[in-house]
Amino acid sequence: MTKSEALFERACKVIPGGVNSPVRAFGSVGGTPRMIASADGSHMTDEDGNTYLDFVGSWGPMILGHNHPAVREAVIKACEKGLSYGAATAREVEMAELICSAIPNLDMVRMVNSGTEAVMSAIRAARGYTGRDKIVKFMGCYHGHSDALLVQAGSGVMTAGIPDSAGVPAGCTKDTLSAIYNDAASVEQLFEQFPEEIAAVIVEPVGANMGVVPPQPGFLEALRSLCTRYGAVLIFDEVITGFRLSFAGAQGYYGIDADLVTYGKIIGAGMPVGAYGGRREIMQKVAPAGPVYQAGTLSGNPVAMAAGLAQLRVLRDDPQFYERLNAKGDWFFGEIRKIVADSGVKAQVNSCGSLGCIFFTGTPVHNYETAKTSDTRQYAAYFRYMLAHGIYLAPAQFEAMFLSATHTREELSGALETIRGFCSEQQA
Ligand code: KE4
Repeated sequence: MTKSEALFERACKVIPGGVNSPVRAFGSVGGTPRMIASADGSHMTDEDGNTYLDFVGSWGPMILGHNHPAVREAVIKACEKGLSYGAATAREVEMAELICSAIPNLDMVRMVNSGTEAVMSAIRAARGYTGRDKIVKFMGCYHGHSDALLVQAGSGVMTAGIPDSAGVPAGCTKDTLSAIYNDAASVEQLFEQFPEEIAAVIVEPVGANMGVVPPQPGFLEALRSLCTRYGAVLIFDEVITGFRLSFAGAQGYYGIDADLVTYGKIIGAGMPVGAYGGRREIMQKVAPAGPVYQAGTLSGNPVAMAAGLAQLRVLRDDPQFYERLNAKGDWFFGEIRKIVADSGVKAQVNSCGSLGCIFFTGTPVHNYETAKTSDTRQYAAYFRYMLAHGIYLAPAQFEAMFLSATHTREELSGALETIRGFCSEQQA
């Protein structure tokens, strides 16, 4: 028995499914989750000493690679001054100023402790600002696990094939309307049906929780125009795309101004941090400035702020960072496309900058329904093959590969050869 197997056996006795987040359980790919002991740069090492080239990067935060010196030193230094005060600090002012400086239409921001909390709070702010109850989300998009958003969600919900979570009262989702990603007409129909009842449309500007599904030309622009026309709040859920596609996230990358935006992952650099923010007239509704209540014991935690500030400052102060990272992604996922095409394996490779994934289907994937045509058994075989060759992928088809600044061309070329090997085996 390996150390990971022994630890997972123990975990299953005291943690539901043996994990603290479902997608980690290897449920859809088989085998025992690797118990990770350490990580550095582009690699992670498990309790049995096996080292893997990591394409999960903690699901997005590790854009600079694991254990970046600037982040590590900032955290150690912050810890020496105490872990949490439950009071205002200079560092959270610096953090808010830095985030607001990144995006022109981001006037104010509130720190929270996760992406789920950021989205839940942004929805509440939009409802408080508009006085309306209904929200529109897209099938296959995942916005964390707050009740109202567990409707045809992506990520672990989609992987587990749970249409909607148990334990969510109908009353919590009765105002949640589902639309089709990349189909603005499906949103317009909802606005025509409920012209004065929709508080917000929330969208992942690049779908990354049904696998990677970029917006088709005009889709985000149409959402912007519909929300403006009907007086609804456009919320970009940038928990994944924020500070990933550009320093101004998807708003900067696509040139679209959302009314509210949510963040997580990268802004915490691996520490538990989320944030939501946007136009002043909306954010001024949030307590204690306004009547929309939201709070958190560890919100703006000084150690977490130190980690996030250190990472964001590295990203801000390197003018070519995103050009390099996105070019690396374009090259890498472009090479995978060539390998797949040459091999004859029925697969689609979707990507956007440093985000990408392989869907094992002959159908181009542009929304939830087409993503679901993917052969998840073949994905499981792909995952196990890559893991056996020292490459750690998301243990689920409906997730993304995340490249970091530390993935070298040589490492990526090695990964490409492994993918070539898998495709050859599939066709043998
Ligand atoms: P967290 O509460 O997990 O910090 O963030 C929720 C969330 C919100 N919005 C988007 C677009 C997200 O991708 C997420 C969380 N992402 C998943 C990965 N697909 C987290 C991994 C997990 O659930 O273990």
